[in-house]
Amino acid sequence: MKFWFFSTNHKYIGILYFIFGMWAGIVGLSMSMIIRLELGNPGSLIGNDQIYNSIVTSHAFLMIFFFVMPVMMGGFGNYLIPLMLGSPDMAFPRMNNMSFWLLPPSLMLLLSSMFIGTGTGTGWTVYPPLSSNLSHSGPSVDLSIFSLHIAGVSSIMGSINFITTILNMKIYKIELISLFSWAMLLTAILLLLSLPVLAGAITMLLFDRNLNTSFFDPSGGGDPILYQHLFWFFGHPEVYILILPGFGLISHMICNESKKKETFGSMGMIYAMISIGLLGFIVWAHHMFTVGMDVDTRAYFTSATMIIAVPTGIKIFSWLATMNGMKIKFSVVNLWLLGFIFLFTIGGLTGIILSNSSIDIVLHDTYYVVAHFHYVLSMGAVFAIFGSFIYWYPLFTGLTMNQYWLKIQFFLMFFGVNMTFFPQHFLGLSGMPRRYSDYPDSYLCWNMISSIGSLVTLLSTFYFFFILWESIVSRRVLIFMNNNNSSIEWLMTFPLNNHTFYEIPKVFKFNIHSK
Ligand code: HAS
Ligand code: CU
Repeated sequence: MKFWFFSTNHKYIGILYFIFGMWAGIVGLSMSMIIRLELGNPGSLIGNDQIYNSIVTSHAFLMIFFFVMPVMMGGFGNYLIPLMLGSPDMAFPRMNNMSFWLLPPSLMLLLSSMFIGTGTGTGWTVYPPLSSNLSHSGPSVDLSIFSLHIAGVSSIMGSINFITTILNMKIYKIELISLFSWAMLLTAILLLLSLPVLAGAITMLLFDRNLNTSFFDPSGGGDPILYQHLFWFFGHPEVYILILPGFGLISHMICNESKKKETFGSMGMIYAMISIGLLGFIVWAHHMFTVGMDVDTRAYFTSATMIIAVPTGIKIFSWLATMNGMKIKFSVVNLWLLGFIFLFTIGGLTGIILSNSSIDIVLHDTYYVVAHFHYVLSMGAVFAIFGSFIYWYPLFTGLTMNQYWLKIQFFLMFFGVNMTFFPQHFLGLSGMPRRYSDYPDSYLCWNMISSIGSLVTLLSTFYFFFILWESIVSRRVLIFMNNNNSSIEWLMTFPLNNHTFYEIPKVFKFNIHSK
């Protein structure tokens, strides 16, 4: 027990994050199924809209803060970054342990918010005045705020750890560290700069609710729009926090799957990620086009947002260029890679459409937005996670999963998520608003298809857990890896020893790893 609870070993902490993220992901998935059941037919299933709204809120929080972030940064980050840098562990191993152990209490607070009081029916944006004590009296919103505070402390500690580790413990020059390390460095910087703003906003909200301040209350001289600015100054960088580590993972896998020495345009990839990170901080008001901004401000936020398509396009085309000339094979990892590139691009393009302020006035708060962000998240971030988990699974465990089953599982999931979210574009374009539990009969058809799609996705996840379970009980041990990988974590024994490096490794060649 002590072994796990008090562990300061980056590999054990990484695995704890994986287990935690998987558990939270299953809870989040269950909530999405309740949402899709409610929306599978017009009329009411749950019979209480406050409950429906709190499920929508918790679904978003769970998936963002307790699934994607812990798995990508906590899981892959902790496990792989020290190996890729050639360092014995993270810079602050005890703080690493604390980062992890702050998450379970944070999750408990979030879940309690659903059981104590009436639930947080605000959406993950927690906008006042809906979240103020007039519309949400009782302890639920306060519990959600505390949950976010603690998750924020955990992420900030994690970020400090990653930045320090990457800058100080690498054995290569900074321009030569792997693309995943770069992605993690930039993500950590984004977190460090944006999370305190969220913390400020929700603390001000907490004070408005409990201590009679009126930061966001016009009757006391405050302004609810201020909350939106503070929230989205965090919220937009947050969406890149969710996808940048995925970009890093994808670059590694593509490089290896295409049997190339490095990802096409490595330096260009680094500059693209830096630009996405910087631009991410100056586009936040594209989430608030409907608050009544003047036309110049709208023009600015539209143009600034569209510019992000350039570095993102550089990444997409560099991945394609990396694949160029490879022997075409449909290995499991390759399927996830192609799926990621294709579906993330669709999600990105609908984002560009939404960035046009005049179009967004029509589409804001409709299912078009829901379709957009599920393409970049459920099919971008989640595909990156699935692909990476399958790709690095033999390194983590020394075991292999049944590749034939995994292919079937990929197609099932690919079909499921597209069936769930593609129709939501049509619902949005015909005006169906998000965050409502009911709709007019005219939206029935696409909603039903969407709900059936979500069942297919659910089945495919069960299938994945079955494949995972089977590989563990059958102990199909990997004895030989026919893999000319140039990313250094594979140059060690697998499964890895508890301690990879007893002394600082010596590098003889500087071009063996950079991708
Ligand atoms: Fe987004 C809302 C715009 C990327 C996540 N986004 C959201 C929300 C989430 C989210 C969660 O401007 C909802 C938040 C909420 O609860 O309200 N998003 C963009 C743009 C990009 C983008 C321009 N989003 C992401 C990523 C996410 C994410 C990545 C998470 C992983 N998003 C918006 C806007 C809203 C929004 C509006 C607010 C809507 C509203 O009303 O609420 C870009 O980063 C995407 C860049 C990627 C590409 C694809 C590859 C590029 C290529 C290059 C060529 C393409 C060109 C474009 C030159 C563009 C291949 C040509 C244009 C054509 C139309 C063909
Ligand atoms: Cu945004």
